[in-house]
Amino acid sequence: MATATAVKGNHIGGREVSAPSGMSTFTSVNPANHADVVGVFPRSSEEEIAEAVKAATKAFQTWSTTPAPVRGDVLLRIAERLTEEKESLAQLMSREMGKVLVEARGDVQEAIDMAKYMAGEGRRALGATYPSELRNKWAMTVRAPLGVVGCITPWNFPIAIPSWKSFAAIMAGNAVVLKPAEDTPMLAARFVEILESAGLPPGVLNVVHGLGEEAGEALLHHPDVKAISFTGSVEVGRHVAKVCGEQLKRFSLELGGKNAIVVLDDADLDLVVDGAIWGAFGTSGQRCTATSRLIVQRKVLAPLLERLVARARKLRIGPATDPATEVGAVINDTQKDRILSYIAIGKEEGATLLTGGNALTEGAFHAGSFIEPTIFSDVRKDMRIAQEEIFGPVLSVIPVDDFDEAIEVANSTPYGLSLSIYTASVHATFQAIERFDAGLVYVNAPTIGAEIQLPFGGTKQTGNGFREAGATAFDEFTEWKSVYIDYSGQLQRAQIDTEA
Ligand code: UN1
Repeated sequence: MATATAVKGNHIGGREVSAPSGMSTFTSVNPANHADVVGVFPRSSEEEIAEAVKAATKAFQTWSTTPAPVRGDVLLRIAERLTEEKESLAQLMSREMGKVLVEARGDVQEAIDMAKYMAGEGRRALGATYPSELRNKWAMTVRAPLGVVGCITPWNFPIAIPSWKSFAAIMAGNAVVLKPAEDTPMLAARFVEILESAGLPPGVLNVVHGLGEEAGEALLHHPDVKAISFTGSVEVGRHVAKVCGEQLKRFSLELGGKNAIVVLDDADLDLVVDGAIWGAFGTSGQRCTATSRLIVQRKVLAPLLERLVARARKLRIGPATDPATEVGAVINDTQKDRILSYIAIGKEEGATLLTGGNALTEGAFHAGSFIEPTIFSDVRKDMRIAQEEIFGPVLSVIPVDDFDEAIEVANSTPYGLSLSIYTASVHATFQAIERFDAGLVYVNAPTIGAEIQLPFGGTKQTGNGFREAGATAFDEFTEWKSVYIDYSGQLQRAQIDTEA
């Protein structure tokens, strides 16, 4: 893996546009070693966004009228190209984002899966036919693309999430302006290059780098951007909602989570330990689906905690580029400090710190942002560490007396992304599926690991009702057209000329 610093421009209308001299820039660095600068990128604002929207508007004319199966063929070639680049992207991801290699490969695989799925959508019916109440009249629906859509994506799934959004959008015939997270711009730069090398026409996907408050803001406000698809924090989500609401612009939000595993006293504890460790500390806890609460029936609490703590202490922390590493760095020092402040809050609130709780700063760790896998017990459901999204390797264990209390605690946060139950009981399983207030429900598996063919998203403050992935993703990026065809040769009035 080359460690040279690359200077990159935006990618607009099929080519990389170098930033004019004097333009402000920002850098992307390796979270495990801040001295390793991955790239220098333009700090874009209104002007660059306007240029990208213009290129997208032009590309939309041709792309939207290209037959859907032909658009699907492009997505299939994208799947092939991403497969060829899987290892190089995974290596770059572990360097730029800090995700361990095994997981980085999974992140790219999620994009490959999505490209294959969307390729197939090109040949599936996108609408339905309906009976008309009148003779010699036919009714059907078709989906129409919106035009230029804006996608604002986070750093934690730097290839997968841009693919969820952009593949659905372009399959539906839209053109896209993507503003990727400022922590992972190089991956977005590679992403668009690979897509175009697979035959995606110029201007169908444009990438504009910059900060949320500058480039992101300009994208939100641009009058020719018909919809915004945003994944990020609740705070920014509210802002997106305000700006888009004011303009009556469509917006879809994927925001936080405060996901939980419920452990009943008949659960297989070996399975629970494996699931909780993977769910809480995979991706260093930086998934919106991460398991951040473990709600445990008291009878199994002591043996479970003993095993969990032993396993957490054994996890190997280090740079993601080292294949032996199990828990990589967190994305940057701002996040590190935020996670540490939550650990301090947990202590103040009276939770018991069982393991972890510190940043790692000795030796090589000094160069990056590392935090130990941390487990709190004796957590009460109303504590801040049980309510607020931490986005780091911190697990809060909440003891409960029975099933009903477990469900009530699971549902007691402002979020509703992912909830899980470990039990051997069929009755409890189906009760939980029914009563969990969440968009994703898992049984005997942790809260992470959604597959792309199913809808992805959550209830309450996790979003605004849209779902990404699967065929439901088209709801974000299309308008329905209801079409009536009267071949009776006379005026037939609906609701009036119907037969008794
Ligand atoms: C996210 O954290 O924003 O279900 C997405 C999962 C992954 C996607 C997570 N497939 O954990």
